[in-house]
Amino acid sequence: MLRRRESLSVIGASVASASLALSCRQGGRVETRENRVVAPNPCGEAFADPPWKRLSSAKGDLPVPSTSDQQTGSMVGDIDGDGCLDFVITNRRKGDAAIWMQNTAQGRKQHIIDPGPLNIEAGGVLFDIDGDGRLDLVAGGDNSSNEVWWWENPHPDYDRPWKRHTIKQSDKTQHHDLMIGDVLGPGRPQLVFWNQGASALLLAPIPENPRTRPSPWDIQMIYHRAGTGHSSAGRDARFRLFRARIRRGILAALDIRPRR
Ligand SMILES: [Ca+2]
Ligand SMILES: [Ca+2]
Repeated sequence: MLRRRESLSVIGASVASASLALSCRQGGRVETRENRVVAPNPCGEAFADPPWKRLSSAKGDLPVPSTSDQQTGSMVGDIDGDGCLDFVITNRRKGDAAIWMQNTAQGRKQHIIDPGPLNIEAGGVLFDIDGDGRLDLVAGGDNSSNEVWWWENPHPDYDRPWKRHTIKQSDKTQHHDLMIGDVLGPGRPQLVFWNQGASALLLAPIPENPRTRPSPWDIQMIYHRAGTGHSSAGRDARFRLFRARIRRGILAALDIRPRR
């Protein structure tokens, strides 16, 4: 829940969105951008005053993304490690497949992650896959692709595209809702994602040396939706373990509901 006197920004794309505080240093200081809070409503909550301000590339507040008209995902994280949150926009059909907007004191600066062509499904996650201290990008293909990828953060050379690695390259297409956590723990984190074409929730442990390891990763199914929509996952030992750890808060935000 958003606490009082906490500023929040929402990044919107045509299909997906993300939200996080995006305050940034301006002229060597941190911009706080606190909203004044008015009297609580009957539910005990309070609304910000003045209302949120919408910043749009259409008005010149942000660079126009060099993607297509089907932007599919938006992810927020400190990609360059300067303490200011940046964001990523992914895409399909045409244009750059993924770009990121660097949060600078002079405004947003656009960089290309992958020039494509690549059809990226809605969803995605930023996580330090190779353990070098810099956030990398993970996303999957849409209904035209059976692949899932991660992109290697090229810090500090942001003028070149990121190197793309393959996580999955087999079986069914379309991959939505990716998350990373040590759900089997304790150990190295795992990637968990929904594969619409297979009606399955898949888990892939992050391998040792992911930059040099041969692709794809080892993937295991931890849930499969039966044809009627009633799953058999509750009888699967691995899935019960997974759900138990979710209840303990290790991966509390994962949406395990199958898409219909
Ligand atoms: Ca940053
Ligand atoms: Ca990294």
